[in-house]
Amino acid sequence: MMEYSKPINPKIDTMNAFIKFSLGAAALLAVGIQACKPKNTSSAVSGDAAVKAYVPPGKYDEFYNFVSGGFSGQMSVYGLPSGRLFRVIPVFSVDPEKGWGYSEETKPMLMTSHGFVPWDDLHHTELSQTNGEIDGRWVFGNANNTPRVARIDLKTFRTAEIIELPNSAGNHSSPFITENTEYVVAGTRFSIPVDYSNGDVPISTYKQNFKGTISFISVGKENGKMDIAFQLLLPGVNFDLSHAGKGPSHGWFFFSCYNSEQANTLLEVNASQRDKDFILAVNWKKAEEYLKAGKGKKEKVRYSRNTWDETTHSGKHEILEEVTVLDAVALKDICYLIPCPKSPHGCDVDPTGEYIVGSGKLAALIPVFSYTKMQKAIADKKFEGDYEGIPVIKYEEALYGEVQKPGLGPLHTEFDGKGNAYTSFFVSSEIVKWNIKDLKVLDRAPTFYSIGHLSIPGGDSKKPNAKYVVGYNKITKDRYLPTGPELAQSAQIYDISGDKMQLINDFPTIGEPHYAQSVAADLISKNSLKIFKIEENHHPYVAKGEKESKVVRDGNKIHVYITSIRSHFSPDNIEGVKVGDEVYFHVTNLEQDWDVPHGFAVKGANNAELLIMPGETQTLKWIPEKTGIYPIYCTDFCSALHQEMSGYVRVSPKGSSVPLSFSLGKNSSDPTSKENNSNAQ
Ligand code: K7E
Ligand code: CUA
Repeated sequence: MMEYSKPINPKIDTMNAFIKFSLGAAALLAVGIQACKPKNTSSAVSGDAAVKAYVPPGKYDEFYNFVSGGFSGQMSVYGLPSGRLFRVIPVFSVDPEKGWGYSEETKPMLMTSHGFVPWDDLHHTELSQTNGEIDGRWVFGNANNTPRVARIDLKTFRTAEIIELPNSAGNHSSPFITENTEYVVAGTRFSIPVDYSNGDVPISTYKQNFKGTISFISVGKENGKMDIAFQLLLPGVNFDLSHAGKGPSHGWFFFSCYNSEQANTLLEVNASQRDKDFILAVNWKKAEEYLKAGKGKKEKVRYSRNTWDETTHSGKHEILEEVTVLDAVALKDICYLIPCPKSPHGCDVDPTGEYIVGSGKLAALIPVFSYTKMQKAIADKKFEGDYEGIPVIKYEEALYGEVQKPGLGPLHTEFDGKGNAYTSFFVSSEIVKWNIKDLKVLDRAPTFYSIGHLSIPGGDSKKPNAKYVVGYNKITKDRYLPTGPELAQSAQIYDISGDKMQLINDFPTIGEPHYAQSVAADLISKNSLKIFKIEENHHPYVAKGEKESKVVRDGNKIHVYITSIRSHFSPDNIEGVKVGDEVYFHVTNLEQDWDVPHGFAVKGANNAELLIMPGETQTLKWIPEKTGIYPIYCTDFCSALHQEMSGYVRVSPKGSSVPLSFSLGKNSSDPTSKENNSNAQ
């Protein structure tokens, strides 16, 4: 009997949770923000539903799904509706499988103003857009811990650029984009003393010294290159999530913020005191005007920008030292606040650009704000006062309406482009579909369990492709075979082509998924690169053929220009390396066929493998510490004779007189090469 598959019948029912909930934040916090589990977990999928998710072997999926890896720091790529995992793209964390952060070329990509940072926490993915529609060029990701934004090139599925954010800490409200990818924004989660002030202050001086910033990163139209165009300096609160206006509201950006109490300890209680926190509405066109008029202050800071060059196959790390800061309190009309109930989290704008949906984690309703009403309230000065110098619009004056009793713990909302919204509910573990116009709940579907984000293909753009909604769940207790104390997180796919949501598939995910986005497959697949052309390889240590392979000593550094082709390395015998030498294996993969990488590894190297794509050069650094013979081999099963794809390096003691030599195809039994060091230099 498969006992594991029996669901643990969930005990906490919704009513019970609701009572605790209505006792207020403190009571809720006392029990912890626990999910109530829906019933009937095992019978959730019927036969015809499974067929909808079945993509037969050899057939392609309809969508690429780019899923944040949370604490894995990476991004994974799945097919929808099959849930098949295609790839994990290394972004902010080292990945020994791909040599990311281990090869000499990729190390600069993980450099920051704090030095080499091998890990981060990626929460949100955002696909680039043109005219408010996903254009399939890039996908962005945020680093929460050491604030950075990455741009991944969807031709190669590789991280092409990473920019660090000064004056920030906990880059959570990021990387959300404007409708033509003019800007990627990044709002700081933690307020801190800005980098250009004295940061050595008592934590208890939060109110005086801690500031919030929002970075507007411009994105090069053609090449995608990121620059911090300006930062807004704001009162010390926590920015959580954001979305750009679109259509009529293009030119505005909306950010949820919490901790308007400005607490610096026990935030779970102290930052939940006020009945309402805020949504910050930012008129970034106005900010641009101030910038043009020279109202920005250039401040001295330090942050890194790392870019990947596809022709040298190398990353470049640079430190930038200046950023322009606009004081969003002193400079009027950039920022307005809209009260939003109970610790706002998600902040989502519908496809028409008129409706802004706030989701209070502790709220029992969903407020929907109207862009038109907000504009009128600003024009008519319908303010209830100000918060730290920023005008606060009266709640009712910006409010379109409230969705009543939608569920517990609303987090995030996506849209189907047909006038409906889908909101995830962490506490009541469900997705709720509601109509934007009349704010009526239309359908609800349980998730298993404790959904965080949810995603509809194009669901935050002007043109959703509303075939599926995918929920990303925090808890999978009893859903899969147990794997010790740590269980997988999961994604669940619902067909939303009809009136009712229908669960059709679920699959475990890599790391902890937060936001994810999907795009029609052909938009990406038609541009997918197959090989790097060897003639366009401008790596300084490339060998464009076996004839160019060689080993060169430069002091205690040894550069090995080594090539790989099915099924050998050239050279594959190297002697004259000495203990303590710095050996750089520059491996050029000479293949010019799709899907023929070669790997490279050395016994005892305090390093990972390399995985080198056709036409590419990558470098492994190795400092041998003991004399002896060290095998090298290809780690990627590349041909029937892959196992033969190997070689030897002889390491002699320091000060030894063994000359440096290298060879290929000269056997010890070969009478023509008695010395076996004919290539000695
Ligand atoms: Cu709701 Cu970090 Cu976007 Cu996770 S966040 S769920
Ligand atoms: Cu090359 Cu295995």
